[in-house]
Amino acid sequence: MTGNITFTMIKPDAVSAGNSGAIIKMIEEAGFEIQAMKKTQLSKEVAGKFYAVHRERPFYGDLCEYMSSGPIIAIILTRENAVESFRKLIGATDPSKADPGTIRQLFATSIEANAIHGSDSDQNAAIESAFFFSELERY
Ligand code: IDP
Ligand code: MG
Repeated sequence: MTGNITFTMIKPDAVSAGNSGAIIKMIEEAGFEIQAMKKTQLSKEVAGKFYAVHRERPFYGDLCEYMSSGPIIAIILTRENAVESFRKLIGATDPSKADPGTIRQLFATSIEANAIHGSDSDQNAAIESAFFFSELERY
């Protein structure tokens, strides 16, 4: 049984390049509905907490630096089979390996600055949504 919620963040590279509107349009055209959305800037500490699962990876320090380098847009989305279909829409982590027409293939600039986040499981979608939004902020 798959759930209908996923969580995404438009990352600092895509926000500062002025690509948020184009990315949100692609997300809506793919049938996702926005349930909650906000623009904010993460501190290095908060970015580190969000990506804590990666703390042993060699790129962790750089990732926290990058994710706190400018504003991000956090969004809760709903659609049938949300997690899996959203991961398809965004494409592979490394944009050079992302399928044509995916958000990362179109907008990412590197494996680190890869334009967008997408939850990797229903459980993490719930955890990540709660990290950014209270129940009251959800539509
Ligand atoms: P995902 O975002 O496709 O789920 P993860 O493996 O969960 O990929 O990694 C989280 C984020 O860490 C990536 O989106 C990317 O910004 C960054 N990242 C992942 N692998 C590398 C790497 O090898 N070098 C630099 N940054 C990386
Ligand atoms: Mg991931």
